[in-house]
Amino acid sequence: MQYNPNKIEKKWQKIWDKAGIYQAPDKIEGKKNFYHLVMFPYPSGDLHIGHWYNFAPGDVYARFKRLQGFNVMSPIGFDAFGLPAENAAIRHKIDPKTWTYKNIERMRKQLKSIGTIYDWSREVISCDPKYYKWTQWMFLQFFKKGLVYKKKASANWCSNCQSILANEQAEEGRCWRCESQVGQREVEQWFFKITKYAEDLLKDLKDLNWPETTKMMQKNWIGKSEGTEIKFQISDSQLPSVIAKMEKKESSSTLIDVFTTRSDTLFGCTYLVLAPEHPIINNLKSQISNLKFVEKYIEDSKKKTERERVSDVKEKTGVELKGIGAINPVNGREISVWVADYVLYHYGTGAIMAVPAHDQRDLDFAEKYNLPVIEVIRSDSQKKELPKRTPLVVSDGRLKKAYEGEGYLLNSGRFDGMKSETARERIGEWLSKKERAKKDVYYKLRDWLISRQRYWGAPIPMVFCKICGWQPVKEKDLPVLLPEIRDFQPTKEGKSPLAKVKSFVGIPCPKCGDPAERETDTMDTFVCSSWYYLRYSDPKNDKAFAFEQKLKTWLPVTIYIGGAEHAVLHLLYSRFFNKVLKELDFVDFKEPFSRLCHQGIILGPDGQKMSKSRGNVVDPDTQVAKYGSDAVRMYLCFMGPYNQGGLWNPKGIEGIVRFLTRVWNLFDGLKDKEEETQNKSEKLERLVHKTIKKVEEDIENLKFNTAISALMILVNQLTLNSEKKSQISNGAGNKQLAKNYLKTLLLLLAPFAPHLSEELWQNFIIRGSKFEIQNSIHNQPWPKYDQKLIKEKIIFLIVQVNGKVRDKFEVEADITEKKAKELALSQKKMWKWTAGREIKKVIFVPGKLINFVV
Ligand code: ANZ
Ligand code: ZN
Repeated sequence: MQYNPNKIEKKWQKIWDKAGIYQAPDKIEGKKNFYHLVMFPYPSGDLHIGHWYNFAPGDVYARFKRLQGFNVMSPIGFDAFGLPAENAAIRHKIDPKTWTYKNIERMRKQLKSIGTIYDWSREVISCDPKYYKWTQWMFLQFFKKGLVYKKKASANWCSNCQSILANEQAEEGRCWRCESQVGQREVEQWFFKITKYAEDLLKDLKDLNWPETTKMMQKNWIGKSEGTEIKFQISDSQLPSVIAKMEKKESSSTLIDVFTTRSDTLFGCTYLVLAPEHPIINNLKSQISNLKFVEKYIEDSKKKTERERVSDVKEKTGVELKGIGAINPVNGREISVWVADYVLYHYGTGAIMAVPAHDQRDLDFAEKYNLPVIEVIRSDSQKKELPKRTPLVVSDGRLKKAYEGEGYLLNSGRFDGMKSETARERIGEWLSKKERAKKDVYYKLRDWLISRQRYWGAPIPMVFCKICGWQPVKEKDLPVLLPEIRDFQPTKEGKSPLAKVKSFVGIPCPKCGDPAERETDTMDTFVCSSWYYLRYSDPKNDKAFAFEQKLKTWLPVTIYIGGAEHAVLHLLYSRFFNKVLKELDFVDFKEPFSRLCHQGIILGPDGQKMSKSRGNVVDPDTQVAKYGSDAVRMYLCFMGPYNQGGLWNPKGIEGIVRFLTRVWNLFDGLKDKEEETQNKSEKLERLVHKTIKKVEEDIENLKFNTAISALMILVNQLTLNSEKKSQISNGAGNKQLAKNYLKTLLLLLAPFAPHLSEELWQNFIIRGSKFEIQNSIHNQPWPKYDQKLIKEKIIFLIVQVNGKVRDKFEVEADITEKKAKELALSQKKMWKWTAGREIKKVIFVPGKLINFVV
């Protein structure tokens, strides 16, 4: 019989499905629960190779855990709300729901072809009202807790289409529909106060078994910054600064607060910069002599996105507030005040003290506008030459690069010569006494903008009443159903298409009963995906998002596998949700995902990123049709380290097919009687046990590729042995192999090639006529290795030169000639005998000696 994956794979998928062997009960006596999770896919309609790369090796791990005796739950679902469905609706006039469910239908089939152990009875679809009812319910809990607010925020706006655009629709600053330039527009938006959890989100990172790079990305995204807030007095620059200094009347309208992490550089501050949005500009209007110019600059900066504003490559621009000055509190020196959009209003205090000598952005700016540069820090190495007091270094183009490191102070009055780290404290303390400074902490993290002016999402359950203001929908009235509509264009004012549906909008106020209006925005799809992993524990519950007991038995997720592109979005939002739900006592764990790992990226055969335009896309369905799903699974595991990925090599998958065929052929022609004659060899026995250990450890560490290499070595050896025996007994197909070895081989292979191993297991190990659940290979225990057998025998290898013993050392008994030679020649003792001489011959007696003839 030939290995024909297409025949056996479909067959087993059906049998397993019918028997429901992968459904995870909440409890199995004597087994520990193991929650294995892969990121649920967006139903785009086509499962691509990247999905496969997440799911197939992921499934290898899940199956391995199952064989190890865990009660594994490996659920799957669909992240089904989102823009593509709506775009398809606008373009092809299909309703988003129909489009989505058709895609789900197709993707279910594709997913099933992988041969995973997904428990389909737990499937979750985020656009199902039974699911989004609870998304809305979560919104209401957050609202009650004071974690939801509405405020104006800028959104992408295409003035040609008169429409708000999602970020994806405004890529590279152009509208996806009409290609015109996208601007920014202020719109009322809903926010979740994720910033309230900034410290917890940061602090709890350290206990997570996550890739360090991802933790680092979250850390940087949260961006905690400990520094000092320093108050600068505004002066009227018409007056000499001495007089301004003497003037004692200070009020908040004449003070500018700056946030700095480098108060040690304060003596080097030569101007202040305000963000264009800074409110003090308005207060100072009457004193600004070039107001028109300033206002024009502020207007222009509104058109830029934040990314453009802080971009390193773009030249920094700004305008001076003429007529305004500020006093440096450390030395009373008067400095100029500028407005520049490289300073962001939403970070720190929205104003900075510029120190061009020690901050590159400030230096670029200072050079462009010819502002003074004063050097106040020098690195340790130059400490000795540090002059006691140097004249001001005014920019004359000498300083090309800002020195941003630590060092010793100069040009800093009584702080001269002090270490910068110490000076940072001292200057802060000194100014604090004068109430001119205080320590402060800022986070880069912003509140999460969750409203979308879109149709295909969970409606935000809020109602606006002219009398009572914003009111939450009552919990008993959930879900707020998404009405079925035909016209998916946003309104001219940039509102969601739902705003055009009168029957949806009009509703009595939940508080006073007067006519009121529903919110027509829907929620960001990241809200839906922030809690789906909780729902899998109790997917059909209509009384709660999940019962406490169910949550307790399954969560937190034991291992979560998915793409690194979610490092700061989904993975941060989910942690935030978890923290809020913990505070509300709905869950009893701090973090949702105990262990996390990311699969790498698969490149096309040409080593380039796969894309339709390049024509290098590998379609998994075609590969499965050609080679079978076991081969595709296994090749994906073999192509490279899992967290790095690799390129799809068409020759590579053929190699895997050959390997699987060899496994198949080991069993082919295996005869009943002979196969029972146990035929053990010590060497083979040791190899089997070594392989168990290796495969077990490698899968546990998600090193699938090296686990497969070990399996290949084992299969080679088994094949050799079976050939030898069949020669001796001189009959074709007369094979003798210890049944135990073959059993072990199949079990080790089962996570990778579940179909082939089940087929062989049933045919040659069970030999039953009917499939019984308890006899499935996937319900067997993982093989155990014998520690004693694995230990290598150690021998003394004798090293001779021209037949004379020259050296002797300990090596493993089965050392190869190549290794022995290398090792012997690298010994210092040996150089005397071999250096400069030609080795004519090497005689190697395995396990005994090596002799060099020179
Ligand atoms: C003076 C200074 C001197 C600074 C120096 C740096 C180096 P992190 O660590 O990222 O928090 N800054 C403060 N608020 C800002 C804003 N709204 N927009 C743009 N930049 C802002 O960085 C804090 C530093 O970033 C602050 O310290 C400030 O520049 C700048 F040699 O103040 B520094
Ligand atoms: Zn009302």
